[in-house]
Amino acid sequence: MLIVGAPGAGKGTQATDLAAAYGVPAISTGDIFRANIKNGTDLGKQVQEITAQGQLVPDSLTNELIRDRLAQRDVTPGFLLDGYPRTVGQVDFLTDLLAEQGASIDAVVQLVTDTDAVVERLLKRSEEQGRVDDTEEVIRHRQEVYATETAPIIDVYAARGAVVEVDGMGTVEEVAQRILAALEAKGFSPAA
Ligand code: B4P
Repeated sequence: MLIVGAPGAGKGTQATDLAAAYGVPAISTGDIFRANIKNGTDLGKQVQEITAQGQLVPDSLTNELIRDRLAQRDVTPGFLLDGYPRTVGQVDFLTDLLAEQGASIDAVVQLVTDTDAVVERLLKRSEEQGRVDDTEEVIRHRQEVYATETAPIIDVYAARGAVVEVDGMGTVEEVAQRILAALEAKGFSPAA
């Protein structure tokens, strides 16, 4: 499964509980990059400046990271990807990678939100957590990058009949309930 939405739409917020409900790991490329930056790894050094500016990390680096992560044993029952794929090139890579194992993406949860509201959410997060890419200028740039680079991936998955559209406005709990209801309606029941 994938969870897709603009920066601040609530992907990371919803992903943990959603993955737990389905008994699969939540994998966030953003979290992996931040952990590498914090630990000063080679990858962290390569992506530090890029993520701070709200640019996308090159597909070559991100795709290899996902190849390694999806080779780990815990993804055998399935997985929830949060923040990947983010470009049509990443969609193509993921599709080919999964096809090698006879697998494919079952559902793409699209969180639909209002741009001004998500900018407000991220400004609030910057006050609380001080994330370096949560300055107003960088937040606005990330929204533009989402519109040009990432929004087109929704059309690709919609053409495959995989997109589950969910209203991402409202409280965290309301959105979580809507996601579960929409997935159940599509025939995906949570783990018992
Ligand atoms: P991410 O970590 O994915 O950052 P994000 O888009 O801001 O999402 P996040 O999950 O953190 O926030 P959420 O919407 O849950 O990416 C960071 C950077 O890494 C990218 O800019 C890029 O540079 C790089 N990167 C990552 N993946 C990449 C890829 N595949 N290819 C290339 N580069 C990549 O929540 C935001 C805030 O809203 C939170 O504070 C939360 O509390 C609040 N919130 C959530 N839901 C709410 C609700 N219903 N009501 C009120 N507030 C809510």
